[in-house]
Amino acid sequence: MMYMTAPFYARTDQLAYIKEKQPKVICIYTNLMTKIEVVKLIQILKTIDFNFPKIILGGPDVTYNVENYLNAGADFLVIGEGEETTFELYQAIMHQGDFNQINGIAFLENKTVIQTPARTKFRELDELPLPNRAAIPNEKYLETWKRNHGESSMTISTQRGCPYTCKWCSTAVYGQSYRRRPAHLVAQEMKMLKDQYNPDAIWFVDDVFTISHKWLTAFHEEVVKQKAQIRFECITRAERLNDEILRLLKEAGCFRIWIGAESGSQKIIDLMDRRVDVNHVKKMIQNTNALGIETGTFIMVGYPGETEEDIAETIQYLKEANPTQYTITIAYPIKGTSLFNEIEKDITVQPDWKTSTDRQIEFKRTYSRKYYDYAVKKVVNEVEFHRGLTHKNKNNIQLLKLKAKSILASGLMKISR
Ligand code: B12
Ligand code: SF4
Repeated sequence: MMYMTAPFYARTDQLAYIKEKQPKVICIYTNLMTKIEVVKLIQILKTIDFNFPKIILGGPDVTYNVENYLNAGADFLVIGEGEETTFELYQAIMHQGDFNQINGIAFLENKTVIQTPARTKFRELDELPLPNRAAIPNEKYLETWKRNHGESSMTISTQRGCPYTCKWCSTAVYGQSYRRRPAHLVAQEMKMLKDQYNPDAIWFVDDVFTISHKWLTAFHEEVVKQKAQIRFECITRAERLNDEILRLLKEAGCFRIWIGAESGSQKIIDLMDRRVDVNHVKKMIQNTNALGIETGTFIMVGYPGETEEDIAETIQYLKEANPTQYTITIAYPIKGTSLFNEIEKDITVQPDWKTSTDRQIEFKRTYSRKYYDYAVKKVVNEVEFHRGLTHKNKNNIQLLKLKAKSILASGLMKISR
């Protein structure tokens, strides 16, 4: 018997539920952000109160942190795609099978790490059944979205792997492949979600939604044919967009596109091995806006090699591109990425793994860490000031405050270099 509990429950309720059910096996997803809580949870669960269940961890963070997670108390790690591996592992735990025969796992034997050969990735994604959504309390999920973001949302995955090589990006689960579900099955899933759960929106969790224009054309055709249109957002790369693709996306229901910009400086884009022209990214954000589709973009500051001039280019870039929303992250090295390998020798602060995230790893950069905290403030205040001026959606006092904060941030950047 398998039970499902989910992160949108309060911890006390979640633990009470597990205590009541006393499962023999508990499976937990982990990424670099959730790790700290996952490690704490393992300590709580591995006690008499819960009858010492076997803990299986999976997700993108386990691949390159095998020893750490096992030493933190996990019994097994599922490395890479999890469907077949988890099923086989569960059977082996329940029926005293031989763990060495299961590909794609890691565990400790006499305090030594045993890692079995990697599992072959699914070739055809239509071999996979649809996720068993009935096993989770969807109303809670939808409610949590609505409460926190004003509208409810559900996710669909249509693609696995990404053939690009951006240096800071982790390919720990799906590798550098490109596999896609047939378009008609994706449209069917959209239609089913629309009819059964009626979420306000769908989030396609694919790495590069418009990577194949052939697939996207078929997707558009199927969505229209099956009357599966539902508002959705997706992530993609600018050079896989053009005006025709934007039109198809809009007709299929797309209301927001996340277009990775990362930096306004071509020098930094090239250092990241992003393989895209900054001007094209800007143009695609502008064209998407013009078509009435919202835009989101991701920005990084503090990438190795970045200077104050590059940050100034990013500010100018954001002003001109004018995405509906943007997120800014201070660049950090995820284990297993080329960026991590490049800067490993320059790490200056490696905080305790269990209680910190990769975002706290410090390494030698052009300027001090503090400088980048102020640089983020500078970017936000300067860009918001510019928006306020051009869109005339802020009064003079608000504008003045933004400008003052921007000037202050510049000053603090200078003294914390
Ligand atoms: C969409 C997405 C987001 C969206 C989520 C939107 C939404 N509505 O859900 C947003 C933008 C919010 C987001 C945010 C972040 N993300 Co993100 N995100 C993704 C992305 C593209 C898809 C995630 C997904 O749903 N995949 C589909 C599922 C099915 O894949 P999966 O989770 O890997 O699951 C498979 C296996 O891992 C395994 N498995 C998974 N869980 C479990 C559990 C058990 C017990 C077992 C046995 C197996 C198992 O089986 C699954 C099927 O084979 C991934 C990259 C990717 N392609 O997966 C990055 C990714 C997960 N994100 C990443 C990061 C770094 C972040 C942020 C920290 C970014 C930031 N700068 O702040 C935040 C963290 C947010 C948080 N608190 O968790 C990294 C994680 C790296 C790492 N080592 O942990 C990834 C891998 C991107 C990358 N390539 O570097 N993200
Ligand atoms: S950042 Fe996006 S395009 Fe680049 S490798 Fe990662 S998933 Fe692919």
